[in-house]
Parts: sequence; structure tokens; C-alpha cells
Amino acid sequence: MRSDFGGRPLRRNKTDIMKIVTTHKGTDFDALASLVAATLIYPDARPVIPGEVNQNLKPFLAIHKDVFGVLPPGEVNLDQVETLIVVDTHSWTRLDPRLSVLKEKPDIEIIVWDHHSHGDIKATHSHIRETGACITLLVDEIQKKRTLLTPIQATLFLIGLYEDTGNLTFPSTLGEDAHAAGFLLDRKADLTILATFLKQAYVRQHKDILYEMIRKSETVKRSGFSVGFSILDIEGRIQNLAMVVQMYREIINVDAAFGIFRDIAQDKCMVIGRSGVDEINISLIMRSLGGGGHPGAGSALIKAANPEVIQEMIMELISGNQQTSVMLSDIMSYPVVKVYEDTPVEEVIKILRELGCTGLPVVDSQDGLVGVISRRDLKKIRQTKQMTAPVKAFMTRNVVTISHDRSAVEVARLMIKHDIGRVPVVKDGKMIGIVTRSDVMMYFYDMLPD
Ligand SMILES: [Mn+2]
Repeated sequence: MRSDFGGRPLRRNKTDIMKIVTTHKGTDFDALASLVAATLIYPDARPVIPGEVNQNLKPFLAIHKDVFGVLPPGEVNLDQVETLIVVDTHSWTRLDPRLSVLKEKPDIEIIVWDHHSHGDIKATHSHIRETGACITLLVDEIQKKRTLLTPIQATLFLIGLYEDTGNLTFPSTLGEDAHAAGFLLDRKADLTILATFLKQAYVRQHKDILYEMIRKSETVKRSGFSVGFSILDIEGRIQNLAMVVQMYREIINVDAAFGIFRDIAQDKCMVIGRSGVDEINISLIMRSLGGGGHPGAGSALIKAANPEVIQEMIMELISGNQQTSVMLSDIMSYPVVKVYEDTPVEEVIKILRELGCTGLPVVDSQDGLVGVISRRDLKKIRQTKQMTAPVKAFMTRNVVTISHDRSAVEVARLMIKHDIGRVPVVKDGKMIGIVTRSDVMMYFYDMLPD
């Protein structure tokens, strides 16, 4: 960075990394999955994500980006890069243009993992095979190396795999892809989260079911909430019924909706629930019915049951308050590490580095919240002497906060809407805690301690 005012140029914002992984522009789920998987195969490599990502990846990244430690190309000191790992493409023109300087670097090592046959990147080592999804190649390597996967990684990898293979239905799908899917399901890939982020095929059969659901729909009031029920007879297995129930809830505009699908031949009922309010926790209801899920979505399979009886049971569970809603105070972090508005910038940078976090709330001498300082704000620094300036000169003042009595779903919506990673929780004008992306993820992945 150059200063126009004669100060010493600062390079603090660029990170020196010898090994980077990157992928194609318009990054989709398969590309992001392969990017993250490559960092497991090459643990000393950092993932660099192109400036331009696919539209349907954005909500996922808004919640998950901290956990994968992805960097934009502008933050990498490219002079220092000795190894470039490229996944899900091997064409220079498909990479972020800022990385093209690496093309001219004489002794750079290039490793390629790709399932496309064409490309102009000359690799030192290449792993190219025409599988249905690129992530399949990397999952195969991860399996061989017996690398441990977290459920979050397994979920992302399976989303990528399903997206590129059309849920294993595209003709390009190989047995290998299906094997990788099996492995990821064994590693606890979460199908509910997958269904939330993956755009699924909506076919004629779904339209007919949705129409029937709306026609037979019954809305009841329970504990002040509107709940929709629809009981339908179905034959055999129908893919993506959960998506239809989601659409049904949106169309009839209720707080929670349940589809009860009876398969007469098999003498069983499939119950699928969706909720938009924390007070109706689908996971708890489904657990009571022998199934499972998440606070917002879940299902249960019940043998030899009468659908009307199931509906009664669900209504009782809701009105009997046999469930507790998850409050922000259950998921927020506290006490909050904060800095005073007069703290010098250099000290704030030190604290951020020590805590390994990307931002902190800023308070005045009365402990009132006046701003938030994040690494993004610190990029405004151009001169060395600004390092001793008070943090209030660089902080973001219009802080998005949330009241302590709001829900986890609402805080997640705020994060996605404003693309922010932390939301201070306030009560009577005072900050009582902070909710970060990882707190929200713990909640959505149902990993909260009981
Ligand atoms: Mn791909």
C-alpha cells in the first residue's frame, strides 16, 4: 500500500504465504468444496477465493466463511507464493485476474485437481479425471489418507457433489461419485442443511403434491401461532418432499407447517415439518415422534399410525409447551472482549491477533456501545503514524445490534443481510453479549451443549 502523504508504506494487510489453493471465478459449491478439501490434503496451504462467487453460494458463505479461513486474492502477497494449487479448473482465464502474475513466475510449483479435461495451466503435478464432481477426486484422496472430517466439511463436500451431479442423476455421474457420497454421509454430512442451501429440482410430481397439500390444508391456532397441516396419501418414495413442505409453508403463510404423508401400501406415515419461529422447535417435536432434525426443519417416519392421530399429537406438543425455544442468551458469547474508543489502533491489532478473531466491539467510557472495529476497517490505514491514532477514527459506527429477546433465526438473517460476522446483543441499551458466525453455526448444526 502506498501513502500519498509521505508516510512509510505499510504491507501489514498482505499475508506472506508460500502455498495457496484457488479455484474458478463464479465459484460454485463444487469449487468451494474442492478448495476446502485441498487445504486438508495440503495443510500448509491457505484457500484463496476469487472475488466473484456464484449467487447461490453467497448465503452459505455469509454464515460459514470464518470457519474455512478463506482469503481474498488482494490479501495475499503473491511474490511469496511458491506453490499454487488449482481445483475444479485448470484454465488461467477462469482464475481471479489478480492471480495471473503467477503465470509468469519461473519456478512456481503448480498442482491441479480437476474433473474438466481441457485447460491451459501447465501443472507440475496433475490429478485430472472426468468424474461427476471435482470434490470426488479430493474425497478419494482424503479417504486414502484417513484424514478426519468435521460434519461441517462433510456437509459442504456433499452439497458440492450433489450440485455438480444433479443429486447423482446427471449422466456424467460415476460410481466413484456415489461412493464419495456414501463416505460423506458416514462422516455425518447433514442433509437438512444441504437441502437448505442446494437449489433442488422441482418437477411435475412436486407441483401436483403441492396443489393437493394446499387444497387439503387446515390452519389451526396454537399458543398464539398459526400452524398448517396437510394430510395426503402417497404411493412409494418421493424425492424432495421436504422442499414441497417448505413451499407449502411459504404459500399458506403460517408460522409452522406439517405435511403428513401416508403410504397406505407400506402402512406408514412420513411427517415433515418446517418452522419459521423459534418457539416451535421442529427438532424437539420430531424427536418426540421418533424422528429428528433441526429447530427449523425435520421429519419422522411412523409405522402403522393414523394421520389424524399424528396431527393431534403435534398440536399437543406445540400447545403443551413441551419445548423450549432457543434464546439468544443460549447461543451468544460472553463476557465480551471489547476495546475503549480511545485505544490506539496498534493495540487493537495486537488484541485481535492474540484472540485470533476478526473484530471487536468498541465502547465509550460509560461502557456504551459506540462501534465495531474489524479487520475490514483496519484496511483503511495507510500510514504508520495512524497506528497510534484512537480506534474510534477507523471503527464502523452504524452497528447492527440485536435485542436479547430475539431469536437465533433472526440473528442469522441479520448476518446474511448485512454480511457481518458478529452482532452485539443488547439489553436496556447495554451490550450483554455478542453472537458470532460460529455461535450461529453451533446452533444450526445442533451442536449446542444440553
Ligand atoms: Mn465442478
